Amino acid sequence: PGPATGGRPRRGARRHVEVLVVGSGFAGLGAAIRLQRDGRDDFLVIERGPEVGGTWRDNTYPGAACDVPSHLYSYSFELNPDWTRSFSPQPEIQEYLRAVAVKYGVLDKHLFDTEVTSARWDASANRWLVDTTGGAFSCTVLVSAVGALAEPKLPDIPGIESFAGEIFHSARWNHDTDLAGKRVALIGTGASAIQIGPAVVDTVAHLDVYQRTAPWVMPRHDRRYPRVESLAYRHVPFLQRAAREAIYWGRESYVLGFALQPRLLDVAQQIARRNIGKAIADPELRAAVTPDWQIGCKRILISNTWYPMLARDHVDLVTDGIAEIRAKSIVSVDGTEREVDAIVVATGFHVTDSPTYERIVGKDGRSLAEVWDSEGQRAHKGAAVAGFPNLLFVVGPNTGLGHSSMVYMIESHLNYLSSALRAMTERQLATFEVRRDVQDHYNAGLQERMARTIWQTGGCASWYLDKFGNNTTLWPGFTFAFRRMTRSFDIANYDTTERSAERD
Ligand code: N01
Repeated sequence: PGPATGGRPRRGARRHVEVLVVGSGFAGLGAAIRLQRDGRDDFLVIERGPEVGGTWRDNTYPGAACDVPSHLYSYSFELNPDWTRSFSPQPEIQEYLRAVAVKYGVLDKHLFDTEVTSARWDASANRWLVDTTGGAFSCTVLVSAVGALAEPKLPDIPGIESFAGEIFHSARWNHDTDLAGKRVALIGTGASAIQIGPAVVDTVAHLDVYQRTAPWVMPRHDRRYPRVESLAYRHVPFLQRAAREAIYWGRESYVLGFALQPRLLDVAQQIARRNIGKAIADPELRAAVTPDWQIGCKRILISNTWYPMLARDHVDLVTDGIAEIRAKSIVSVDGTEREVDAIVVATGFHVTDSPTYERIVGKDGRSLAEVWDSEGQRAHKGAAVAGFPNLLFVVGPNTGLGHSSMVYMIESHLNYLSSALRAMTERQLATFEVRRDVQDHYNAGLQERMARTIWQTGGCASWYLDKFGNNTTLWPGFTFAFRRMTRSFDIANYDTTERSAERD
């Protein structure tokens, strides 16, 4: 972490900045670099953690790695020839982000260990009033770069608070706990759990895996990059960019392939079935891990070690739901009580109901949480919300991906942000607010396309869907279409006020 304290306001004073960015993961750090490159100096990044990195700082569980190829999972302006594997492990990505923050000199624009407690739109002054644990600020434009998978979700299981052993969430791994020789329960079988299980299985004495819904798991084609390959990426001009392009178009062709030929999903499902068959001989266990919903409905997981792990003698797959947690055990619905010393909760995140949204209060006094709770998460182009002037998200609603790199989506939104700020300067704008009819039209079109997708028709319940059954998290199309759509700020879709019209 850099010199993070220079920007704190004096006691009692509210410090004003032109742009205030909340969060410093790939999105917020990228925003800081973009603002700086655009020649802006009057901005600040507020980050609740002790350093940059976001999800890659927080998810330090054993086995954490990215399942998007390394060359694609980096900023386009800062390719990294030194990735050691085709799928980067978490420590390497975190190291990359730290190095980028230093190289681009934006650390002194950060306030670390500082949490935003509220952000209220002040219509009389055309600015956001932002209270934090490190002082009070105001800003002309508020940028939310908090990410969709940042708030750990704990399961609502009776008795969970009475557990006397170690219990922690996958995104809050307790490195002081030694799992060696312990009886461990792993709750959940999502992307986090399938990396954790195989990484701890050789350490623990016994592992109970609590599976509510079986996931589809495809083979993982990971490899270490030989030194010569890294050298080539470093020294042969454009080679890494070419590799990146090839991976990018390979990934986009999934979308085209599945859209034009939905039966390709059946082929994928067969490959996943073979993955099970190769590793698990016991027909009962095979049946238990075979999903009853269509592949693609939830995120497709990749692992070569998950099924072999489940077949190990000291691992039990428990498919009966959890009825209760007691001081030293977990009781499943069929009444079986299993003693455990430690519980790892890999139950995902508050996505559509993040507590962050309660803290952002728009022009009519309603919080983003209230608005989204009543009508579902909606934004224009994933960035702007009617009723919340001068607020832009970097990867807000319907910008998530199941097939490619979020960094690409983030950089698309940084173009949009940059263009919006430029428009404000050029036109001397005090405020911009997306028109409600525009937002409604955009979302109606989006949901119409969504209704035909596997995420909605595949017969599963996933974190992609909100309580109304709408997919408000993913982008339903090609990423280059998103890039084109966000290339420049579509000011005609916004109500604006000019600075000259500002009230004193
Ligand atoms: O969370 P999840 P995650 N009792 O929500 C189960 C990204 N990511 O942290 O399927 C029992 O996917 C739940 O069961 P069910 C990636 O985008 C990427 O694993 O809802 N079980 C499910 O099995 C991913 O999609 C990477 O029935 C309960 C699991 O917990 C996203 O993060 C790695 C339960 C939660 O799965 C989230 O992944 C890790 C309960 N009460 C994460 N509540 C890579 O790039 C929930 N579950 C590799």
